[in-house]
Amino acid sequence: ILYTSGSTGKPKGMLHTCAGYMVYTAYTFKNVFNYKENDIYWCTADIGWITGHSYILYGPLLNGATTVIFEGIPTYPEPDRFWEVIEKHKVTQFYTAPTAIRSLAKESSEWVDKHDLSTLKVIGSVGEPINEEAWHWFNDHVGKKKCPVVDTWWQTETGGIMISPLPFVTPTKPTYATLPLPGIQPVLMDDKRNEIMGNQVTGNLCIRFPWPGIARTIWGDHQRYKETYFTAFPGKYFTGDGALRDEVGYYRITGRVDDVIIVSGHNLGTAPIEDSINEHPAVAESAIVGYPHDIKGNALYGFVILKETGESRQKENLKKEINQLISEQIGPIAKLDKIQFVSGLPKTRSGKIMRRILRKIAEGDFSNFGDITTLLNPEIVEEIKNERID
Ligand code: 7RM
Repeated sequence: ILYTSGSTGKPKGMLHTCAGYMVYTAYTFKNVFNYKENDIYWCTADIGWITGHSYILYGPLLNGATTVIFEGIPTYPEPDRFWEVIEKHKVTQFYTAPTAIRSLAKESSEWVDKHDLSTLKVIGSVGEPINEEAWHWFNDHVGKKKCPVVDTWWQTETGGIMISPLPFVTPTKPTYATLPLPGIQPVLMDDKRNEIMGNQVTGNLCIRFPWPGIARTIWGDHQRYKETYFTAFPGKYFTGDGALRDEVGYYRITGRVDDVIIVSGHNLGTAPIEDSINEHPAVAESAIVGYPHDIKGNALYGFVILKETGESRQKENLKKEINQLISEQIGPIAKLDKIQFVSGLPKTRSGKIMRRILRKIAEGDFSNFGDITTLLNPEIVEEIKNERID
């Protein structure tokens, strides 16, 4: 039983089975990482995240693989900790998360370039959509353009990887998880529960048939299991994610479908707005949430981390520039009503932003944040609360 991070509500204890979970982690590990005898595989995930369970322990050990176990952070004692470990242990497959890639890409590339990473054969990413900039940095500086980047999409509920390139088989495409693994059939559904056929389309990502690693229930609440995964699109497993299928049938995961805010009747996805803010040279990272607004229904509240802290750059000007960028790239409707500069965002150990907390702060409701003790940085909540823009 593994509890999901609860980024949207009450944690769910996902129940996996012995045989199904083991078959599925063994199969996906071997194929997605192209593991061969004598390879040295390293996944940097937290062991308490499903990624640690499936791809530090079960998948590798079921294959008799050598798996590196690491406890620490990417930037301590210096921002080359990962590259030092890869060089020292002659790592052949390296699996990490976009949040780590982004934090290391902020540093000078000398940190990575000074290490011998020539043993690497395959490099992978998991946990959130990997933006174009991070994908290229990973591919250029870590993989030296010689290692396939496997952008692996899956969930606690799926037990193992569902959509991913197969190294040396599937041509990769930046920001795309590409194709389902053999045995998996994704479908895109529209909001009227119709299957969307053809290519160059977007929709709600569902899976047509069960697979060995699917979680069998939510511990103690089978009804909730049925409602969460099998009710919105009857007969199919609903992932909660949105996806785009391109002209050749490749999938790109666009994020959770409930991360959509309706402003004056327009459905705005938070991910494209965040991507455009992040293009501003002074911005390191951002998160957008909605809050109730008398006229527009909802308005947008942005939490933005700047690259240089303590610098006296004109914050009011920055706000204007950020909204200018959004206006040009998405449209004036997506401009932010409030922008708060923060030194960090509340994140789970797997690097996911806890939007539930940001939503409450934006609404000015400080009554019940739920359990925040599992956050990577619980102290940030107090700071954000204190500097909230009214
Ligand atoms: C493995 C894991 C699941 C959610 C999932 C997505 C997001 C995970 C990717 C991704 C885009 C990816 N389990 N997600 N991998 N989005 N591209 N390669 O993360 O249960 O903790 O989270 O994570 O939204 O539904 S999880």
